[in-house]
Amino acid sequence: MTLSTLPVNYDEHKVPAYTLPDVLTTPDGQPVTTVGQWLTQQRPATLALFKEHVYGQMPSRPTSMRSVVRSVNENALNGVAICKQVTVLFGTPDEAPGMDVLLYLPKTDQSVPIFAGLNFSGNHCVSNDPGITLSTRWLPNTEGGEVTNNRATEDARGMEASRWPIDEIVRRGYGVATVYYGDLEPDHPEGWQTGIRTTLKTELNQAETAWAAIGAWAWGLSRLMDYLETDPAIDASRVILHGHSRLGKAALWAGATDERFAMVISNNSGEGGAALARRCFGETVAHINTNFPHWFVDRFKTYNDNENALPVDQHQLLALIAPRPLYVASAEEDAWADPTGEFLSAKEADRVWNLFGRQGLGVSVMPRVNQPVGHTVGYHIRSGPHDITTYDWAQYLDFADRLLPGPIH
Ligand code: GTR
Repeated sequence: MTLSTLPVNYDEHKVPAYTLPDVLTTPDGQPVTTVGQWLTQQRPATLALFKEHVYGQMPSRPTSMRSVVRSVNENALNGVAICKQVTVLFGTPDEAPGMDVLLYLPKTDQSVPIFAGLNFSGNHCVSNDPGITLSTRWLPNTEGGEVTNNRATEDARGMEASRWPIDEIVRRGYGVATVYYGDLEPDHPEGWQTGIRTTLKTELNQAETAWAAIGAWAWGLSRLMDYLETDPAIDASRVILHGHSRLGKAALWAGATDERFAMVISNNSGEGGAALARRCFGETVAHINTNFPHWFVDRFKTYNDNENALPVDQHQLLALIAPRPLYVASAEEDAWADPTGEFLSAKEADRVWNLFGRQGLGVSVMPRVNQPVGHTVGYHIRSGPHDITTYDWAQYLDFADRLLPGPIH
């Protein structure tokens, strides 16, 4: 949905000339030639720039976090999985802010690798399983009436099941963990008032530009990781973080800031995610800040129509995932997210994987539609529109099998 009335460029010939900040040159112009320099100087410096100019700071993990198991179904998915619902509370009192985690785990004696990601419409949206608690949080109304008066109805169950092939993921030996992103902050400009940016009462709340909605969602992903580390059924060293679109932006930011995630997947994350801002193709900084003024820190608005002044571009966000496996996916009809800009961003980030002695993307020309490429950095452009499909998941599962081998493979 394009709300802003600003012009949009979809013409490759009208992409302006630009020079990207170099991933391996320090802000004061020194070349980065060793892993040590990357880890001690360039990585922290790059992260600091993203915090200051784009996504904001994040508070630390609350000291009194705890989790409460709400339900366990030992015979989910026709008996092959365990379904567990857990509330993670960011404080001691029962009324502390928190988030509801939904887990599907293959039945096995070993701890399992797991795909972890936020969902758009409440945990009940990922499956028709009537055992999933219907979210009582704020949700955007839907034309079909599944969500009415900003609350889910029974018809909302399974609304996004096509995006969550849980049976297949479990059959392949992986678990699934998900949280509704609105548990952290409802996605509208006033959402911060009832989300964790207000309810957490951290030192950051005082500073207007301390963090923004994408930061709040990414912070929630790190708290999900905290929970996964405590659950013996899960192999916390093999958590695969994924996200589609705005949730892909949040996944990339969480993967950049929290190195416990073993692998990161960006599905059609576009502007403010994997795509290069300086190309000004499809959605731009000005569009995103106009349509979603709550997603980024206020300072990011100073780069509206002024992308060259940004001290970073999104290839440097991807580089922050190195040397861990990263997958970037685009869709052919999703010009708004600039597939070419997503590919070039992954290509530009490659040198950081090379610094670690790994092959990253390893190709310089954008592949054809439905022809995945890459080594430790994977990329594909799928035919079809902005979405996450069975095709996308098939690539992610193969990529995880190849790059996160473990006891069950
Ligand atoms: C669009 C937005 C994109 C992307 C998308 C989504 O309206 O402009 O940046 O985040 O929403 O989340 O589906």
